[in-house]
Amino acid sequence: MKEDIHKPVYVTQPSMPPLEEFTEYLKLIWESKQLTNNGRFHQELEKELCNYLGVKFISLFSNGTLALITALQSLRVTGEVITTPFSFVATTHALWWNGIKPVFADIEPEFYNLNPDKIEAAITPQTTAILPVHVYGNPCNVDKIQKIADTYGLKIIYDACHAFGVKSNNNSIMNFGDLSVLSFHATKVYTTIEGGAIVCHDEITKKRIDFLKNFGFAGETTVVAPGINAKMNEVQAAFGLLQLKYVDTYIEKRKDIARIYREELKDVKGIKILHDIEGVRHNYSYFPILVDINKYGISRDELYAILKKENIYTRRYFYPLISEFPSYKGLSSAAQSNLPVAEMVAQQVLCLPIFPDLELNYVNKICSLLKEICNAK
Ligand code: T4K
Repeated sequence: MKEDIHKPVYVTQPSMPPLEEFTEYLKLIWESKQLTNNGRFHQELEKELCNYLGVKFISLFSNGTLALITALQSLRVTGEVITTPFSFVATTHALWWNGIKPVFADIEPEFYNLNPDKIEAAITPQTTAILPVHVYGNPCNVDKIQKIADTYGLKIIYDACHAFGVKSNNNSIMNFGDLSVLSFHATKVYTTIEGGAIVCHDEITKKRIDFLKNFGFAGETTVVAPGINAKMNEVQAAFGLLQLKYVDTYIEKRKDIARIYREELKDVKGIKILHDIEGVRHNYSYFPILVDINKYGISRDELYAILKKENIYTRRYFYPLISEFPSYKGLSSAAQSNLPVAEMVAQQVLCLPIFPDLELNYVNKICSLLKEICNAK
């Protein structure tokens, strides 16, 4: 069985729309000579994404990290922000780039999102906002977090970089909190090659964000703030318009893969899988498992290495924790004793390959391999 897996299987791979369809967009860009700065496709994509996601306002960005940095700027967030250590480093880096002190609070053990019950104890007079992440696209406990924010007068910016298209009771998860930030990186469910966006709920905020991503320009000669250059260009926007036509099919294919993993792995001892949440439209952006060495027989890292030898490139998203990186390790909230659940999950988590073009027989082979390894111990 092992010999069957020859070609490398990555944790993810973008699906490419038909090239001829993209060439049609490129021809129009060539003719217009409008390459960036709020061109035709940029405007079209903002409209279409609002419709698709079911949100009022969206501002496109060149990537998710600049969108996060700008989101914090747009709400004038300062001082301290409570956030999760279990995310991609860009979440906390965005605070650093704004001169804001990150305060880490632990995650909950079910879906690995910021634990609302740990937020209050982390609030100080300097706290101005909460920056939770919908990790793997699973919604945070938005109601509890909102209640805390309302009580203490804090802003909420959701890092929704994994949560494209996710809905809770038919309502976009982007409609919660003050702002939500998306990433459209090549490794995401929906991609514009590099790219990102901020979702907001009113026109004034949208305007401010648009100024900030364009150097602060509010007109030809008016600069209202020290903005940055974080604009999405026309080629990215055109790619995004094309991807949008296919994204529902992509999500369906991901769902089929998740279904196989769940079915095949549900009885493997020492492997924990996440389940779907009732009322949530999931996007199946990642397929994380937790590997318990005591029950599975080998550690997560040993499993990672064995799979790698078999040309299966899983990823340890998110290990190490952000709080373990030298830039943040010195913070008192980064102490391991403050983050026991995050520590445990980071030690055990492994993201299995999931992407629309992954052949189902490969998924079955990966499952067989995981079972074989366990049975051999
Ligand atoms: N917040 C959160 C919660 C995030 O997860 C991210 C990004 C951000 C903020 C920041 O958003 P951006 O500024 O990136 O828009 C990847 C991505 O670079 C990063 O976007 C993503 N999160 C993070 C979770 O994963 P790496 O270093 O793991 O990527 P890489 O290059 O190793 O790619 C993984 C696999 O994907 C490769 O083994 C092969 C495949 N791949 C990758 C690329 C780039 C392709 O097949 N084609 C490609 O073009 O970080």
